[in-house]
This record gives sequence, C-alpha cells and structure tokens, in this order.
Amino acid sequence: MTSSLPHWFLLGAGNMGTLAAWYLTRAGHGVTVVRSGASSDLKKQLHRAGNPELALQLPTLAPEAITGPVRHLLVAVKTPYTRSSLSPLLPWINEETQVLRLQNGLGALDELLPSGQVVEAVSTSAVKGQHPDHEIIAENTTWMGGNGPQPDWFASLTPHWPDLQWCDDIREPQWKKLVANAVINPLTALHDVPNGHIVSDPALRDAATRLCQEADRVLQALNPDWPGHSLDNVLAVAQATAGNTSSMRADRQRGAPTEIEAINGWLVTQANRLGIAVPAHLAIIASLTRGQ
Ligand code: KPL
Repeated sequence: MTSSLPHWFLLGAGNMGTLAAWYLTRAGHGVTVVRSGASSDLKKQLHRAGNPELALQLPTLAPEAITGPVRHLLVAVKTPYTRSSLSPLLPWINEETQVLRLQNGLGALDELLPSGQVVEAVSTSAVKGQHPDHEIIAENTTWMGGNGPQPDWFASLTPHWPDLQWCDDIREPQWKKLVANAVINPLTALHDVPNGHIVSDPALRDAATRLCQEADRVLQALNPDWPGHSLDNVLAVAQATAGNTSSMRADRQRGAPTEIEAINGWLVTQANRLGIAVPAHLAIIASLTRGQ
C-alpha cells in the first residue's frame, strides 16, 4: 500500500542520487531533496543510454527546516561532502533511522551515525559518455545489503529499479567495485585518460597489476574467502567502459575534491590496521592529493 511506503530524505541529487530518486518515486516512495538554501522544487533531466530521457521534479527542504525524526535517509552525496551535509541532520537521526548509502568507496559514514540500520547500495550504473550539454548514464545492476535483515520496503522496489538484487553478503560486490574504483579511477585521473588506457597502455597495466595485488592481499586478510585475481575484473571493467571518463578523472578535471580517501584511503586504513604494506596505494594517493 502506497501509504505505508517510506518517505526518503535525499542528500546528494547528482546523477546517481537522481536516478535512485526516480526509481523510488516510480515505486510509490516519497523523496524530498535536502539542500542548503532550498526553496523551490528541484527539476532534473537525466539522459539514459538506450532509454527515453527522464524528467524529475522533487520537493526540496533546507536542513534547518527539518523539525522531526528522519526515518529514511538516502545518502548519495559525493564522499568528501558526507560529513558536512549530514551534520545538520544529526539531531533528527536516531537508531530507528534507516539509511540507504549510495556512494563510491567505503567508510564514509563510519562514526557519523548512531548505530542503526545501514543498507549499502552498490551500483554499477555509470556515466557512459559526454555530450556537449549533458552526460549519458548507462543503467546497470544494483546490489543492496547491509547490517540487518532485508527491509520491508525492498520488495516494493524490484519491479521499478532495473536489475536490483538483495545480497546477504554485500561485501562481495562492494569490494569488487571498490577495487575497480581504486585502480581505474586514480590511474585515469592522474594520467588524464579514458578507462580503456588501463588495458592498452603497458605502463598503466603494470601499475594496475601492482594496485590489484596489494588490494587482494588486504581483502584476503579481512576475509580468507576473498577470491583474489582482482586484475581480471578490473581489466574487464576498464575494457567494458573503455571510452568512459572515470568519476575521479571528471572530478579532477573540474577541480573538485576526489573520492580517493573513501576508496584507496579505506584500503590503506585496513592495511595499516593489519600491518600490510601497500606502497602503490600510498604513492597514488600522494600523487593525487599533492597540490589539492
Ligand atoms: O565506477 C566507475 C567510476 O568512474 O567511478 C568506473 C567503474 C571506473 C567506470 O567509469
């Protein structure tokens, strides 16, 4: 019944946040965008590869205008802005709040929230290409899973959210995506090249091999069942997205902060805790953060 479906507050109405909001509204959920200085509705258009363009209009609310508990929160903000966008909402977030996190990397919400249910969404949808005035989004599988049972609202989404799957151990798709992001994103950002260069440029392929080996060592120490061989998946993703500009390259081209802390930084934090050396990740973080 529509009336029992959640109403989400959305932090981060970029491409992925808007796409998620669109799926949610199609499923009958409510969505309000939380953004500073908000007054009028947010109007967004998204261009989807192989699908009609979608136009979405969402109500907005300034964080100061929230005056009651937030029951459902969708966090889709770029990771460097997580703390600043979440802070004004903290008085209204409690252990009853269900958080759906749709961000790259890991750990961006750690120590920011009271213990409650966090559902992690791992999306393989991505910006596929650039037109002069808009980006084209390729829609792909999304996995959801987290620290609790499948929430009752999940089933209402599957008819409306393309290839949405519940995953009892979200770590597997999450770590796979993390390694792809930890290799393709910083290398393409640093060298200012499209993703396919990871496959075709021998120097970048060597660098990718080292980054994958280090990541596999860390992930295997965290979970002995981690299959390793991440390079195979990374090369497959780079090949499948050969013409794409990675999100980190795009951030760097715009002079915006990158998500390297939540991606390679998370791996380095784990490595330090476990006493594993990760010189290639440390070096690429240093190269990308130099001069920021
Ligand atoms: O997810 C991506 C990103 O750019 O953040 C990849 C997989 C690298 C595709 O471009």
